[in-house]
Amino acid sequence: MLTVADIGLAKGDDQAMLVKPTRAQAAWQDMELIAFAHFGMNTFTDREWGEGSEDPRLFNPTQFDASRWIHALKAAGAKMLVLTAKHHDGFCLWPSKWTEHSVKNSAWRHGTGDVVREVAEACRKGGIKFGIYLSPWDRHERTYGSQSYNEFFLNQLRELLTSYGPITEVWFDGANGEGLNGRKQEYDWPAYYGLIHRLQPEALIAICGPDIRWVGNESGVARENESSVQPTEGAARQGAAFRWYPAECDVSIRPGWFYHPSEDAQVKTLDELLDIYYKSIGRNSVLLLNVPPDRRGLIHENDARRLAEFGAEIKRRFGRSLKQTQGSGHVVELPLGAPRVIDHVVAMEDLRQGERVREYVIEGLVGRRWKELSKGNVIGHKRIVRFEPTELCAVRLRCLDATAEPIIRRLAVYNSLGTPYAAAKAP
Ligand code: FUL
Repeated sequence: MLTVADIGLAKGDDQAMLVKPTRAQAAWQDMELIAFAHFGMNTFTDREWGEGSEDPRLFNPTQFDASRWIHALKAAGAKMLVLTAKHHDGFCLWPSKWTEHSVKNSAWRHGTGDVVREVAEACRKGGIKFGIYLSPWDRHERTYGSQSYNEFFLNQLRELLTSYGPITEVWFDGANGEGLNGRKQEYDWPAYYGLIHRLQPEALIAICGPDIRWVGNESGVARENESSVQPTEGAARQGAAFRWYPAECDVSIRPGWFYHPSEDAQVKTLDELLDIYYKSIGRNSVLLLNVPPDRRGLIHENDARRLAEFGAEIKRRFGRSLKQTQGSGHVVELPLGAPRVIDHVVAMEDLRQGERVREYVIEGLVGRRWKELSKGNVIGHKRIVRFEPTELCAVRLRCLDATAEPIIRRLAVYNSLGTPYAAAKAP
């Protein structure tokens, strides 16, 4: 996908300058880390994609407790949970009145349970936002592949949007295979979006939607310069060449999206998660980290432990800066007083004014000489720069190109790894 930088737009380009996030998009970006929970029929059949013919009675988590999910996810710092209300197999985690393929015909709590309700409530109680994944592809529903499926889908969407309080994100998957009768479905996107806008105007529509962009891979990694200002395509163009379309990096803490006992020893290591953190949140993107609950209906101990380690390490590295400032203009400088050992610089733009920086360099004052620490195009919400611990007297951000006066919300320095200068220099 092209970015403004690729197209060569620069200073004074009115169109790119005018592109700004909505209030909801800016608030979403501030969350930085959000969680995904793939949970459903596949959890019990040990599959990634169910066929839709599974017996609903198979769904039976024995110790389901959504408040414990939220507790574990919050330890990592997650600010929202997006739940797979329905995956491609069509099995619904809420007792939808439009299908028999749901928790109401499961063995779980003799069919009286509602996973969506309990997760939504646990999110609210835990003070985090709630979002839903509703797969348009449905391998169970008989009407799939005909116009009446669009009605069916709208009915399900309406149930979710009206019964469970505020929905912050609606995640529409791009996978679109064949239904029961071998036919593909023509999705009525404008109708889906229209319903969401009417019933939950603050909700952001992700992936197959206008508000949040899939980063393009499932490994949690953004491009080095991941701009939120993207060329407007096709029908959405209507005069504006650019729109605010921020990237979301989705990745699972395990190899699969759903829980599989055989993957209990393959939970990503702390180093892997940290690497993802730098390459997503540190590159102007939101990280959507999937943690699939197990057959008990709990987050497995291995995952919970890793989440706690991850959250603690992020806090240790970035919880407190040594020094920080804010400012506007083409140079923002942060004097450190005495020389300090620094190993990270974090720069943030004030996104409410748009993404204005188009080319920058971050430098550190080593003795009397400015040394380049990072050079690139996009800062956006956040750019994390990591480097060898170095003794610096000051740090500065120089904007070499911008669509308008850059507004720097934060320029901060850290000595996160706590490595003394001498030790870092030793062989
Ligand atoms: C994909 C789906 O097919 C996977 O099962 C998973 O839900 C992932 C997040 O999106 O398109």
